[in-house]
Amino acid sequence: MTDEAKGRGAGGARTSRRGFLRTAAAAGGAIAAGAVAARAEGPDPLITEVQDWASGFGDPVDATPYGLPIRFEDHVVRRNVEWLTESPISSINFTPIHALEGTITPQGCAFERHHSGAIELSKPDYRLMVNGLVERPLVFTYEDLTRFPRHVMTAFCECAANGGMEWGGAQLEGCQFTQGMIHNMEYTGVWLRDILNEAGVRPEGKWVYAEGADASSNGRSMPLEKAMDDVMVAFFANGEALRKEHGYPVRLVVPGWEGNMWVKWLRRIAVYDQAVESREETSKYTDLMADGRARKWTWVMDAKSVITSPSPQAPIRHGKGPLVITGLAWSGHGKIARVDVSLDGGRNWQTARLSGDVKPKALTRFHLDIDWDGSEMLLQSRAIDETGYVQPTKDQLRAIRGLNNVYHNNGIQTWWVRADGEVENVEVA
Ligand SMILES: Nc1nc2c(c(=O)[nH]1)N[C@H]1C(S)=C(S)[C@@H](COP(=O)(O)O)O[C@H]1N2
Ligand SMILES: [Mo]
Repeated sequence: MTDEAKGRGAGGARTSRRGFLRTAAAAGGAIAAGAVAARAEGPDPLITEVQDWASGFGDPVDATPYGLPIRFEDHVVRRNVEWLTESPISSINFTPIHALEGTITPQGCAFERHHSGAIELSKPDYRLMVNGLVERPLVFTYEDLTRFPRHVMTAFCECAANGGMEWGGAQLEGCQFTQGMIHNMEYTGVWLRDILNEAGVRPEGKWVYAEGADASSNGRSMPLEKAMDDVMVAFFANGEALRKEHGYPVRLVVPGWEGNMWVKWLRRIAVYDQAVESREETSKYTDLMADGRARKWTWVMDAKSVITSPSPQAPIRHGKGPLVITGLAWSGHGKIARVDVSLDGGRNWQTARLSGDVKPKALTRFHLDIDWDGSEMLLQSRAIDETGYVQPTKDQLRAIRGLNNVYHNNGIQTWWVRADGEVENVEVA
């Protein structure tokens, strides 16, 4: 039994509605092509009998001053893969993308990546120092920062290691684990360029180094052009204060660039004439090539997509007929232009619908509605961004990058959908 099925059973309904629909459909053969509703043969107690929830009162207002998802959804949580890292203090967990819809990731289940744990830093204790090659070294309190003009921007944050376990072949069962080092939030904050202009960047200043207040400091260098372009010093995510684990009270948002650069608990911005070459941009977050040399400064996250449902944690339970295929696509270079879906492992492709607003450097939701004949499928999706870049196959990536690499695996994911609706992570050669 899946977690989802367990959750539903705990609801206390007097009969299993799903089981009932299945029986009714089998008895009456009631599912016509294109129709999803089953016609009941007999009386449905969920309709004909007065249910508990209609015989008394529900919770009063204020029962939960800050609400959590209803208990039937308590399987929709971030998950860790314990063997991946030595300690959960310097580790990562995964967004349950198989169970989410739309594009915005709730903070409460957005993946976390900490190098030395998530720290508790209050607004009164918060300071941001700006120094290095600037006319006026400055220190800002939290309140000072809130007085710069404020902006709103949606952006995806993807760890460069997303999919890193899949370089050698299909590894983990579920898109939560293979592609879940990603979240997409609507941020409110101030432009880094406004802060830098307040301090005054000296002409020799070419690089901006950002570091966090946690023990790891997670320092990263970026060219001045990026810092002056679309980088945000953010306080709010999805309309509320950043959660502790995402950098409360202030984090850097670096649209389209690898998650490691999105410094949390931001404490210092320094301007230099060259890159710092810190640990996070030398021994980590560089890409070891087949010949033993490492690519560095691979900041941008290339276009990628994944089918979130059906997928190993979201098998098909309803049998053949109408099937909604859905997934996410994104590109660090701008907007998603098109997403193609293949049902046969990449031989034939059809174009999916892009649902909702398509925003640059943000997650885009796609849907494809098919009439599933109940036979096996090798599901794939392929993202194409506005620069014309086409998401590569894993083999195309390996041919160029070899197998030593961990980061920047944006290869096409394949899900093998079996006739019984179960789904497995596979690769097609
Ligand atoms: N200060 C600080 N910032 C940090 C990190 C960290 O450990 N400390 N981890 C980085 C990494 S590797 C990633 S992928 C993102 C993850 O952001 P999240 O925890 O909000 O998902 O934060 C980045 N910023
Ligand atoms: Mo990361």
